[in-house]
Amino acid sequence: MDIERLAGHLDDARRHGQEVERLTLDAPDLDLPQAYRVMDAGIALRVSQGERVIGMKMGLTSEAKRKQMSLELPIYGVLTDAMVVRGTFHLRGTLHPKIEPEIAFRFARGLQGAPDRAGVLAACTGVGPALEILDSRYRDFKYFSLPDVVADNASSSHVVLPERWVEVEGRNLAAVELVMSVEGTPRQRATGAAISGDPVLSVVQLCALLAARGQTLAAGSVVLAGAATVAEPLAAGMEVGLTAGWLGNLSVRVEP
Ligand code: OOG
Ligand code: MG
Repeated sequence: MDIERLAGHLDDARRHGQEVERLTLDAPDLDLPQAYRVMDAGIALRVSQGERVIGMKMGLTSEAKRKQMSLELPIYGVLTDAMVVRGTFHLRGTLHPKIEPEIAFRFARGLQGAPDRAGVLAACTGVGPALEILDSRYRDFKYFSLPDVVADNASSSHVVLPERWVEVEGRNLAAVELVMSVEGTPRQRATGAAISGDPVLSVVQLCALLAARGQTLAAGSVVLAGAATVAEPLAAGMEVGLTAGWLGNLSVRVEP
């Protein structure tokens, strides 16, 4: 399997805003471990272009998302500084962006091995609401396989991170109510429990996935726990808001 060539193909598609056929059409043998290597090679390309890795995201950690994408297993992806959006998101250069409600974690120290729930909570230095903007490099954004989506960095495109990080100690993230609105009208609603039963468990699972690949979560990382609900398509002129109880609020304006 030519890992570098596949990574370069997807990176070209991303940089030129041009959709491509899913990799498994041409490389039907691409398996999940190889797909993660394509992801790593794609991130190495972005780093060589001047980007910096700032953290990780879990994906497909809610039943709603697994159903929406017809895929069965949680996966992870890598976040870079170039993905961070503040206030306004410009659609130019995107293909078929969608937005979804998330909970973000921050870790001042790194996490090694496979910590349990208590280990993750002890290392966590803040939580907050986040909006993830997905954009697949694949035609029509649907009907792809797990290796396809993993190779494409789990459809990562952009992310609106918390404006304020809140102390998580003694609080229950599973009970937080997340409401994602467009122009103030609620469109998607779920509690934190929709995310892996408890968003903290998404981070536990991320660490296990990383450990299985001989990797660790770097000091200073942010982590998205995975969307609580299905994603909504983005269009110019939209104002998307997220309310998340004691975690706080967030919004982003979408422009052409
Ligand atoms: C894969 C990425 C899933 C999430 O939060 O579940 C994801 C996709 O939906 O294309 O980011
Ligand atoms: Mg997501």
